[in-house]
Amino acid sequence: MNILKEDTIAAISTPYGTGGVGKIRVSGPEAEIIVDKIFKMKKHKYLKDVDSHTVHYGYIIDKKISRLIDEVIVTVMRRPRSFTGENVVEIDCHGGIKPLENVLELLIKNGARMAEPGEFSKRAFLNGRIDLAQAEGIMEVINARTEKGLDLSVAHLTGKLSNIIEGLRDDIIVLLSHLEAAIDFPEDEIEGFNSKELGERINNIKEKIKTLLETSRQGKIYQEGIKTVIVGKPNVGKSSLLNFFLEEKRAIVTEVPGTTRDIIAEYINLKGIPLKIIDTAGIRETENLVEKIGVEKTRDSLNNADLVLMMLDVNQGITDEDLKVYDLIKEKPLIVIINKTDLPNKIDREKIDEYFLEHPIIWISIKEEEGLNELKDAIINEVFIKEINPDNEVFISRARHINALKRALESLDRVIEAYNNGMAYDFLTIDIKDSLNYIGEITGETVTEDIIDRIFSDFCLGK
Ligand SMILES: Nc1nc2c(ncn2[C@@H]2O[C@H](COP(=O)(O)OP(=O)(O)OP(=O)(O)O)[C@@H](O)[C@H]2O)c(=O)[nH]1
Ligand SMILES: [Mg+2]
Repeated sequence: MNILKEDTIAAISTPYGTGGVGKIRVSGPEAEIIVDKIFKMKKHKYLKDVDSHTVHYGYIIDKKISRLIDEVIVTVMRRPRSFTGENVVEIDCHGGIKPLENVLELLIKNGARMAEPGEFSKRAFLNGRIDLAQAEGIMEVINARTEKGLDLSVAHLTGKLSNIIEGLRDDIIVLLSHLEAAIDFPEDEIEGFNSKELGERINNIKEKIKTLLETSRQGKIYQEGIKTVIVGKPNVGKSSLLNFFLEEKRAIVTEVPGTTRDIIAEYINLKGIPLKIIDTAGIRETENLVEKIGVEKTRDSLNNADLVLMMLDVNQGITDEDLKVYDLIKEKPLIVIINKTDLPNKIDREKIDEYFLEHPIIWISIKEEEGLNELKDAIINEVFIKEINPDNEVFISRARHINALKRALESLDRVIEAYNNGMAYDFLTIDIKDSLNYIGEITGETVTEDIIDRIFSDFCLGK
């Protein structure tokens, strides 16, 4: 599918900044030869003479000007037993910006090329060291925000999802080969194939795909967090709630209505679930341009919210404006929060259930810290899907995977439809092959170079 690039790449693999150590990774056919040009070992003369998977102490030296750059540890891992499947040399420098930049520059001067983002992982994929789902798992592990999120990412990284996908592909391949045999030898009884069972077998495969798809909402929650948007009129206490969740004074809180003008988004970990809490500009008609833009942004973020916290203020009561906002969002997962219960109540407790239908209503006072645990429980309740087994090991979470599975499902639906309409077998095989291709996109079995490039360009530099 792809022709491997024959050049040798290098990049700084640790974060930019200062730290105890910083790592530079070099990968490609010339890795050792290039590093040999700038490395002076204590014990040996050349890296190419040392055993694979050994570690060596020495100095990086700009030999042209006899300048000593850093004291380092160098690890050699020869192909194919390396992350990329190529010759890999890793240089552990002191973790400062200057030594790392200088060493990288020297490598480039001596024949290495600066790696593109994700290029090491891409080479690992192209060399068959990992499949696409595993490569994506690497990024998920790096970005994991909760313990559960980490567990799920590691399951992707170690190939647990890939195994399920391979199992699905095998099921479809067997089905396809039986069908093709039945086409080629219409008179013969094909062992293991009974045309009456065809629909049932496809349905079995469909069920497996559906089970996987059902994990996606939960999977996304664990991995990306729940986009939780706080909305309400100015001054009801939205920013105060954000600050309470963060346990710090992140957003400005004042008694002036219209304090928050821009969107503020922060992650919190609520009982193991990552919430991306978004504080917004209070919704009201306004002539102020900045506030107007803020209100527009609020409306936008409501569109992609996974959960809305609609805030009211007992002291301001419920207005037509509140009901208008509610009308926009009532189809979403939503919790109505009534804040400032420490102040005189202008809200009719009887009427409120009528207004807000089946949505949970939680009364709180941020000032007196009342009702806040109840609110946390209500949030967990709202986002947790009970039918999913929380001990499930493999969840899917990526839009790419979800789309591929959905399209595979659609293809299989077409097979069943064609089968029920008494279409010829060779007609059925077209859609079966399609479903196979869609499933194969997940692990990268069947995927175009474009998609591969796009996936790896989202990776970080040096990974
Ligand atoms: N009495 C009382 N005051 C509160 C409570 N929660 C917040 N406040 C006050 O209400 C005022 C507005 O709070 P904010 O958090 O800035 O409200 P907001 O909804 O973000 O306001 P905008 O950004 O202007 O839309 C501040 O003076 C807060 O101290 C509460 O539970 N009780
Ligand atoms: Mg605010």
